[in-house]
Amino acid sequence: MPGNRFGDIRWLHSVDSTNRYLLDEARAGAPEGVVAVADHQEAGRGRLGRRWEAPPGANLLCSILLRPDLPVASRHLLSTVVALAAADACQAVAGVTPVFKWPNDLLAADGRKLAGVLAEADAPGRPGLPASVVVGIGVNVGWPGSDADLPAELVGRATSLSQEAGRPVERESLLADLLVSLEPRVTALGTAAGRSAQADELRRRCATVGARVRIQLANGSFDGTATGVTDEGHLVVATPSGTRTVVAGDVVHLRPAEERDLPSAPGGRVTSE
Ligand code: BT5
Repeated sequence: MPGNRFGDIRWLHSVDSTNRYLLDEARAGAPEGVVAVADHQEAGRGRLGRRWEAPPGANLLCSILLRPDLPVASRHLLSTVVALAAADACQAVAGVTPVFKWPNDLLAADGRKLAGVLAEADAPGRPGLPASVVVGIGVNVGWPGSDADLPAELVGRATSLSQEAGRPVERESLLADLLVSLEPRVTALGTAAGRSAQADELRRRCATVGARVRIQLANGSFDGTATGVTDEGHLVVATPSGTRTVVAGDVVHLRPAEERDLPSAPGGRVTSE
């Protein structure tokens, strides 16, 4: 991308995972801004050891190397800015306006998933180099064409830009737009005001805010109403026993019939305020 930090785009034919590839490059000293894209991932990664599915050549599968100069507590915003930039690109290239599900899913208006983000931090950085974070995003562009393309567990849960737009969408244009939108967003993370503005955009576009939610943690789950997103990008949930701030976890948007009494999850990565 001339004129911005994402000048080194490595388009790979096939790789296990673009995140894995770029984490290795980061450990070997690759600078901020390197982008890895793959036509095919043999072992695409979701969060918490889950898989990311995409047939060869159909979707945008890319990872971006960032070397952030921002408070550790605000690291979540690195995923946020990539998700916001991807949403901008979906709008510009396909005329599709995704909504966000916290932490970083992009959904179509009917709640089906269009894209997901996975940020992975480098194990201790090399001496003299700022620590690196690799933010990977998978955007469904050409696949699935319809529910008939999907494995049983994703039927009714996944859609693609071409399905939503009703016409073919180009991966290359989507990537180019994403990187153009991302450049000023990454710069904005360098100041408290800029970070607050990015969090505010997530807050405004996030379908989770205002929803009844179930928060699933490694050690339990609890229900509540999501009331906001902090300036660090964390989710604020009101529960009968008080307000909780969720740093990392899975969120289910609840319909009334799904609600039931659950014990509060102890500890984990939730802090009470
Ligand atoms: C995510 O995880 O949503 C993060 C996905 C990140 C993928 C990118 S691709 C480029 C880069 N390199 C990598 O190796 N990964 C990143 P999570 O929230 O855990 O969602 C995973 C779950 O979504 C799976 O367990 C499935 O239920 C579902 N899923 C898998 N593939 C999907 C798809 N293409 N579209 C919609 N849902 C999918």
